[in-house]
Amino acid sequence: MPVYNEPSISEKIMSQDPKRYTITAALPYTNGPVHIGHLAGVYVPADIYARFQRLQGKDVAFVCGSDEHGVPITIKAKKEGITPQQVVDKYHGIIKQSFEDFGITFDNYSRTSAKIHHDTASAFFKELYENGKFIEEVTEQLYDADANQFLADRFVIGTCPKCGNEESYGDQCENCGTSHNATDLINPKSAITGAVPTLKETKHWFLPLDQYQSWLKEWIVDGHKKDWKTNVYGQCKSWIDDGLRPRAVTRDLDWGIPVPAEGAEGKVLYVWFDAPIGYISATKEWAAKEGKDWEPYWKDEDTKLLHFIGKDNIVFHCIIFPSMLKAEGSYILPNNVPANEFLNLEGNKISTSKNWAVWLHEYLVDFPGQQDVLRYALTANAPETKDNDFTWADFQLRNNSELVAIFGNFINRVVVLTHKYYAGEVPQPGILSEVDEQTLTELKAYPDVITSSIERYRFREAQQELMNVARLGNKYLADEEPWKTIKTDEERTKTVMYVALQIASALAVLSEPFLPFTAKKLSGILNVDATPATNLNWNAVSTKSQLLSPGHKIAEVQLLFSKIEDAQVQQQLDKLAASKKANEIMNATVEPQKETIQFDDFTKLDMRVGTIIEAEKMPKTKKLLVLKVDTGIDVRTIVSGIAESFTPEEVVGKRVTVLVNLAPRALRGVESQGMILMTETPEGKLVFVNPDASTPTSDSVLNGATIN
Ligand code: B3M
Ligand code: ZN
Repeated sequence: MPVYNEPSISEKIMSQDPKRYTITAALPYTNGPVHIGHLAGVYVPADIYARFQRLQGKDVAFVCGSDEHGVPITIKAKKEGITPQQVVDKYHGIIKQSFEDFGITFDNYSRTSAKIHHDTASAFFKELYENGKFIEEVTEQLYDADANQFLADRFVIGTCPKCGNEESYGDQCENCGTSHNATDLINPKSAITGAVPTLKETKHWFLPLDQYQSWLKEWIVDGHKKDWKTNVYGQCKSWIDDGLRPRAVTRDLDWGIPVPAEGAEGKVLYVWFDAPIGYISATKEWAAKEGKDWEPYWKDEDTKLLHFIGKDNIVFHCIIFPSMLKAEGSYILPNNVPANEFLNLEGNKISTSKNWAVWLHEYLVDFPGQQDVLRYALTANAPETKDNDFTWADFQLRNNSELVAIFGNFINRVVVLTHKYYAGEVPQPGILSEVDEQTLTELKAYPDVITSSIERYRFREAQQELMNVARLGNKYLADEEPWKTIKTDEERTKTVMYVALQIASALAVLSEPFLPFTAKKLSGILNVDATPATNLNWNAVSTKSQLLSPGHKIAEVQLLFSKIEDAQVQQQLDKLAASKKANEIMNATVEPQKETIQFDDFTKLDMRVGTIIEAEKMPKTKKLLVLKVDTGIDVRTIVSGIAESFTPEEVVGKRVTVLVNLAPRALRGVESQGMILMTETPEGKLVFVNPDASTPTSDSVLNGATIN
């Protein structure tokens, strides 16, 4: 048998690798439980990465915690009639449990209401304050006189100056991702009372981001073009190109960390100032428990700092937090910020308020013990380069035709046959055939292939390669057919089973970052200890000539995966349908009545019955049809915005109601001389106000053609 002693690519990559890894995952807001979007976007990729580095024997600090300040928490407390502290206490527990249940291996899951965090964030601010890194300025801020309170961040809703979204928050627009100041919003409204805010003077501390502009350009635009994901790089570049402005880091709120500055009574740190410092406090808390020094994890250049986040957090992690770290001066900067796009659910945006989500704690009730199936489906479909859709049909397919049919099936055959033929003992192989050699050579290549994908944050690709290992095993068994050779060639069968067992044990190692529960079960079945410290580790798969020695006894068979039935999928779809229904009932709002008009106003309208005699689409538009209408008085041109509901052919010959004395208006260079009256059916379908309809009202009002 060949002996592989050369260092593998993984070993070579590792030799140039940093001394340690500080891996952070976005601190979830503690105003609700976590759902599949969180898991797919942030926590599963971060966990795969952290597990992978640990498997390489690396020194890893993987930290996270609950983000317990900020306006969303206060809003939730107001809604539920409890205190903000009660809100965060409730959800901190639920969130922490969900992460544990799904095998997210944080070294520390802290919370920003912890004393260590208050102290750390406060000291950080103070350091910058005392070194003159802030601008102190009295400015006019939005104020809700009814609520007697300044309106920061999510307390204000208005139109985004960049994209026109009418529901943008004061600090960030969820539609286009732009981060702005509350005073930038057009038509701002208080989220507390709905009142139009006034402006009132107040003093705040600003981080002068403009002063970091050229440094940021050099660091990101020039320095990280190649290694940062295009979605992340693109967002950063556009902010930097747009020009950065000073950003307030304090707020007039009563929930948060008090500002440690003179004349700052009643003010707290902006949540996005304190939250990222939460990564540092979580590291400190962990180090203290472990008897380690936290500082190298944040200050030694030989540490690789990585932030796993969702795309809406890019500006905070790539521009603002690094500027804070730079201002402080003694910290390292992130090496990479592998942000993901968003995961949708069954074609719609995941929404906590609309209950359009798959909640992790509910999933576990419906699919007990099947954490790896969700981890697998989410990684297979991860929104790495664009928004992606989670569907229950895909989830079922991934389980039944990949996990069960490929991975599970291979392991099951190997284990069952080993018991049947050799009473559970790894057989002594004979001389390896060419196919055997080639299969083992292929197997040895996988650790490097998977490593290379993970190191480039391509977790979908990495997981696919893992499944290719199981495919390799399945194909090998199908081609070599030990169940047939057992009758004719016992020696050959032993060799085949020996090779298949090597593949099975490689799977126990390589699957750990992705399918940790399965990897553990598989290690149990094979009776091995697949950890960095043993002979069965990541590098061993590439370098060792054998992973399982002849004579080794494996344990009893267990099923790794089980089929997901149609009824289970239907149950989930029914749940979502119920949410949709509940939303429709809640949102069935009717437009408020417009201002009262006088009869005289009404009689000014000259409405006639007309016939559409020609129709064509207005070039280069989606919505407009250019119509020729015979009104009885004349034939005139009317431009109508109905092209999305009607084709030109459909409307020619239709009798319609026309407002003929509407002032002419040019639309795309065509003068429109009147208006065709339209209305909507209860189902929301656009229809003509039909002069020939037989209901008495429309007859009596409209058949007379004029209402003068
Ligand atoms: N809590 C936003 C979010 O959950 C925020 C992340 C903080 S990371 C320092 O999307
Ligand atoms: Zn916007």
